[in-house]
Amino acid sequence: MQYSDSLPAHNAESLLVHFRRVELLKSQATDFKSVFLNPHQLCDLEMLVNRAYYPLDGYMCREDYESVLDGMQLADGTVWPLPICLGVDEAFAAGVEAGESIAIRDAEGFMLAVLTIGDVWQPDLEREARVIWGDDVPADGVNAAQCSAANPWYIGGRVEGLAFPQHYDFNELRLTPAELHRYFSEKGWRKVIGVQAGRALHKADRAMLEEIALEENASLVLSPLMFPSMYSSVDHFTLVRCLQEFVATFPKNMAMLNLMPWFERKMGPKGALLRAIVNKNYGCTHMLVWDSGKAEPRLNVDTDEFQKHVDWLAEQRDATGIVPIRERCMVLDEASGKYVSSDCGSLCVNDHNAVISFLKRGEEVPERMSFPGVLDALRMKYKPRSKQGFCLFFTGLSGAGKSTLAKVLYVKMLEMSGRPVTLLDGDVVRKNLSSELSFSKEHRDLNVTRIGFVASEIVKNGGVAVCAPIAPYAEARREVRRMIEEYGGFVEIHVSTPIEVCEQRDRKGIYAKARAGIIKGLTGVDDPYIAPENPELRIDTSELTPNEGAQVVLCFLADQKYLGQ
Ligand code: PPS
Repeated sequence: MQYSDSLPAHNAESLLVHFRRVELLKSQATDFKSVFLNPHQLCDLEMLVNRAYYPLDGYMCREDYESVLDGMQLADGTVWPLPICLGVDEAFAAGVEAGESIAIRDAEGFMLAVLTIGDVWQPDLEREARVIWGDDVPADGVNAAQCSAANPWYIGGRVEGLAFPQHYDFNELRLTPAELHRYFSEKGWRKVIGVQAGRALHKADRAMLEEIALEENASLVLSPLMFPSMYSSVDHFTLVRCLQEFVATFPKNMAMLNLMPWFERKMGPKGALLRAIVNKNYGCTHMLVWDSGKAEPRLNVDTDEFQKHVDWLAEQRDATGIVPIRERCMVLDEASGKYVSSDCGSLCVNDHNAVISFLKRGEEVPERMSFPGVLDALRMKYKPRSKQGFCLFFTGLSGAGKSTLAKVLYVKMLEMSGRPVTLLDGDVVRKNLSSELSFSKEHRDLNVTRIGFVASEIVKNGGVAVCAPIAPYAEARREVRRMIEEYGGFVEIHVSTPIEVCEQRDRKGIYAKARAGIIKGLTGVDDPYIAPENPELRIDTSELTPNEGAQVVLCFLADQKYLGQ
């Protein structure tokens, strides 16, 4: 590595420097240029600083990078499967040079580390992607490595940590590699299996893990996969709570939970090899290798291929110090009602999707599938529809009848649903939330996604959001659907009243003004309206009274079980 010898040696357990040096670096930092890390990059920095990426003591410089791509090893011969470099944008790369120190900050601007630049270069990302994935580069592959399409330049160099990235959740579950290793020694855990889980685990998983642990005479350390947007998503909290409950079903000396900042890299066998190194650095001796859809989704294509990857990981055992253990096929033994392993060749029963379906339908989950504590944790996210929030999203031309329908439904929801109800009508939003916006495509999309954001917060908290913007463009409507469906139901209602009828009504005189050329860019006249292809409902108010239109929506909600007990 090409780091300056004059820099102070790091404490072996982390790259955090002495507080005296922290003070010095902070006082110098006013002159440093700053990089603000995205959530993925923050995970990588934390794993550098806490030494989960041992022996790396900074971002890879070019020599190590080339050596990793050419031969899967660092320049000094240490096996290492993937580049760990700091991705930056071109403008930033153009303004810095080797030898310079830069400040590494979180999104809020808090300084976490100082990087003394060894190299700045523009990598051949297509080559990098081919080295990682072979010929089968996924669509998002080229830019996946540096965690963002906007960061096509790399910086390498030694890192001095000032602080770990700040976490406000589950702090008692965040042991560093050195702390976890010490914990294992104190407990007398000589063999430990690292299990990274991207979903809640249930009884079949427990039977498998117990069987493996007993066979290997080993304990288990579980950790959830981190999601990039974890703090805006309930998924992270749900997953950790589920795993807490799951771990509590084991005897204390057999399993524990620890959060490591490991995110799903989707980098196939090489990603799994990096995970093996990280597990080793956390003190594990073994690692569970899941089939697809779990810890390394691109690890297998079919079961034969999967076995080849597991064998390949086993061949690296001398280098990584980790024994890979393949996920087992578990089947239900009808006589005992318990899960047992089988050599049927297929993969482990995954009850998770079935469990979620039961919960969403509001039905009892069969006892054989999961644990009461895990189910309680899951119920906080996967409520039956009658308890979920939802959004009624009316879209259509001006004068189509959106606002009238929305008002009727608003009142009906207050009367019937038992949930808090909010009306976000186009005009009202324009006055209060989007008063500075015009009717350009860009501003309309912004207006619509703002409405979507507010509605998603309402739905997240179990309320009903009734929205009625024109929302003329499909992408913005899709984005709103995506935001809301994370938390509850999204009912898109195309108010498809023909333009001739809207124009005839012309309550605001807006069509007359458009025809007279007084206003430009009126939707349906000289601005597009892209009708939804698959809305949940289509209502033409030239054929129905407001009450009849509302009744169509109410019947749909009842049929979909959003109303009632
Ligand atoms: S959008 O496209 O979803 O952002 O529009 P929205 O926020 O719903 O605002 C629509 C209301 O603004 C008035 N208005 C116009 N509509 C469309 N095009 C142009 N150029 C325009 N200028 C003003 C119009 O009265 C809409 O009200 P509604 O309630 O739809 O009749």
